[in-house]
Amino acid sequence: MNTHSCVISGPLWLSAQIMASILKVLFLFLFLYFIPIHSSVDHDNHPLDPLTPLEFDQIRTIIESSNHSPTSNISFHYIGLDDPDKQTLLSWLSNPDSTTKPPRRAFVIARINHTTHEIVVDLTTHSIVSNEVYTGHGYPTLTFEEQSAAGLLPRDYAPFKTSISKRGLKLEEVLCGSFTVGWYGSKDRPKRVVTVMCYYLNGTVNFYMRPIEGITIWVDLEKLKIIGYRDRIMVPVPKAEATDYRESEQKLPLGPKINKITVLQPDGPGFNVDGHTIRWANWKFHLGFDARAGPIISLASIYDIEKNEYRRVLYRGFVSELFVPYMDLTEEWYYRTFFDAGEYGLGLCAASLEPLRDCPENARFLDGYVTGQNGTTVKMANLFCIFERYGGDIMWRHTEFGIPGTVVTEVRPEVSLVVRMVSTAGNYDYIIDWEFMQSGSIKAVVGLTGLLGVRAVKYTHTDQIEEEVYGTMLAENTLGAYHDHFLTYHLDLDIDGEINSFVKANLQTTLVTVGRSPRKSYWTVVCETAKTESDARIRLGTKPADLLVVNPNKKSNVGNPFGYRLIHGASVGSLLSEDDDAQIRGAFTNYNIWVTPYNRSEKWAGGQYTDQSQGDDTLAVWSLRNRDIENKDIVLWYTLGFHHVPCQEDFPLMPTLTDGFELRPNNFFESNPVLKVRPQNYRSPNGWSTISV
Ligand SMILES: *[C@@H]1O[C@H](CO)[C@@H](O)[C@H](O)[C@H]1NC(C)=O
Ligand SMILES: *[C@@H]1O[C@H](CO)[C@@H](O)[C@H](O)[C@H]1NC(C)=O
Ligand SMILES: *[C@@H]1O[C@H](CO)[C@@H](O)[C@H](O)[C@H]1NC(C)=O
Ligand SMILES: *[C@@H]1O[C@H](CO)[C@@H](O)[C@H](O)[C@H]1NC(C)=O
Ligand SMILES: *[C@@H]1O[C@H](CO)[C@@H](O)[C@H](O)[C@H]1NC(C)=O
Ligand SMILES: [Cu+2]
Repeated sequence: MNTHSCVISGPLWLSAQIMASILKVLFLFLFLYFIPIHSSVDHDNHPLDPLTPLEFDQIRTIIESSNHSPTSNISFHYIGLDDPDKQTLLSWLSNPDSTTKPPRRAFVIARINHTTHEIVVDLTTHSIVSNEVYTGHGYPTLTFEEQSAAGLLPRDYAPFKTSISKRGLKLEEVLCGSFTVGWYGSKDRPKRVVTVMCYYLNGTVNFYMRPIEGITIWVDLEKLKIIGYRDRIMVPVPKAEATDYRESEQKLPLGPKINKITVLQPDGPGFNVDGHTIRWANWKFHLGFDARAGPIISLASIYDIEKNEYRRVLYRGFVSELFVPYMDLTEEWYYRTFFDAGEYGLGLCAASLEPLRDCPENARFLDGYVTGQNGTTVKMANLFCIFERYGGDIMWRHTEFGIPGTVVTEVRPEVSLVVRMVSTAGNYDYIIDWEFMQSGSIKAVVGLTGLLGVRAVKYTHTDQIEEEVYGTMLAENTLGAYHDHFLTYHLDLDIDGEINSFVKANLQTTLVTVGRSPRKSYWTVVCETAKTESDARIRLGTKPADLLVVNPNKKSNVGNPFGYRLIHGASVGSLLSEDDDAQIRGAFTNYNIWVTPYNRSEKWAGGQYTDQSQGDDTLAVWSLRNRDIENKDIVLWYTLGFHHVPCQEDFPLMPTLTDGFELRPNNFFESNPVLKVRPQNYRSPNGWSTISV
């Protein structure tokens, strides 16, 4: 949960990096040799497909050759699909004809000669459509390369070497990582800087439990130079005994044994992957990938057996931002208010999934690609896994005891489809799942695991604590800092078409007038359709309501508008004051729910540039325009959150903690859409129930 830099620099990282570079150079050689650089783009791709390695090469070549001077310093901070205009895409999809196919374009954020450029590249015409210098507040996503280069600087910095030897530590056991610094009200244009924090390896892989506390190192990312250094306090490095989480390092006794469990599909997986389009049971959707957002679910439609057609549900869904503010005010910690998507990139930080451990035996894996700072392709193997989930749950059932002389039991097991990616932002691992249910629900679930961000303190017992410590004592010399995790989802629902409305179906307690009924009270449903953006800002947990996105123009046979309901998770919102600079930057968490009219450029709830942002481009600011949202193409934004008060069980590695939400059909189907699901279980001759999917 404590999330930070994806990249840690030090001896270990260095050797891994050298190996990786050698492999990448080899890969590049083979690649350039076999694929002519100017071979044309694959015109069969879906307009929403992520950029391919070949396209990344074309983009780099086009941009580099347009900046003729070889002395221009270019670093690529983001390269992704410039997703087509929605109407253009929808009309092409309804009539796929090559002349109206949306242009294939890439959106690039690059630093050229120390300024931020936004470049749109057309991959069909091989040209630059626009190249604009961005002069507003905030900086782009950090690159891995600059994070690791910044992390290597302390090793050659004399004051740091002195600090390390003063502590009796060995320089070769020190690892450092880069941390974004936030913004604290200054109106000046700040330099692009990070702080570098260091840890002590000393024979473990869990170095996060051994922070070298008390030192703050400020690095100018443009010059890659240390511009500030302070060694404030000496605190012991926690011993962090038995905190290595590797199986090979566990000392006896081990935990109890359980028998082997597998999920087998004798006939193979039941879903079909065609390019990036996935079809399973009654679902069809496109799975994209973005360096910033990670997985992007688009064009999710469900087949309605009664209407004999696919019906649109979700045009686009993704995690727009992940805000992780810490509550520790000490000098080395106060600025830790991370925006993991915008500052580090959820996709960039994706981990390779381990077959059989990250995903079950029946999973299928897909690779993805990002680019490095110099624009060359980096392959991410086993980026996604997709699998059919059967966990012994019940989709529906009934036992009828009421008919004399007979008992009727009818049951259907729950089988769903899961798409999974894991983003490891430094110490923290986020398991990002999208689950498609045959009943028409889409569930988004996030699991938090990995390593806490801990602060070293002089104390070894809570009895000794003299001042406010902003955290929980987890082990000797080790404090787990209080913090939050807020995930803001962008959910562009298109319920049977783009034109939708947002309805709060309030459950209202009503007192009964004397004589009307023997009852004194009841609740009833009072629907409110949100007319403008301000009507749709909701802090959950204050008032019971069903939150619906409906198509007011399409009604069921009995007259209810087709809709989908958001069943939210825990009602958790930010506890910071709205005038706190960190909260101004994270103002999209002021409410759990927002609805905006569709606008292609409003994707990132914390703004396009979150590193050192000043909060002038957030969802909260866009929403101030208070635009009309009734009977319009609308986007629902939902923030789920965790207030994390660490406890000892989270140490030295946290068991997964989950939350999520469900988008569930609401008067969308004429009746239960899974009544006619074919039962798959049977009783085999040996008496065991078996499922074959
Ligand atoms: C880009 O960077 C990678 C990794 O640092 C390196 O292996 C590769 O050679 C570089 N490519 C170019 C064209 O400079
Ligand atoms: C970058 O700076 C160099 C050296 O001053 C100059 O030759 C080059 O044109 C500049 N490039 C851009 C894109 O401004
Ligand atoms: C480009 O970067 C190199 C190395 O960091 C530096 O020496 C050079 O001055 C930079 N050029 C420009 C135009 O900024
Ligand atoms: C490093 O590890 C050695 C051997 O386990 C141990 O004796 C020493 O105390 C450790 N040093 C620190 C600072 O944790
Ligand atoms: C779309 O959103 C951006 C950012 O909020 C805004 O500048 C632009 O005017 C909006 N476009 C329309 C058509 O409303
Ligand atoms: Cu946490």
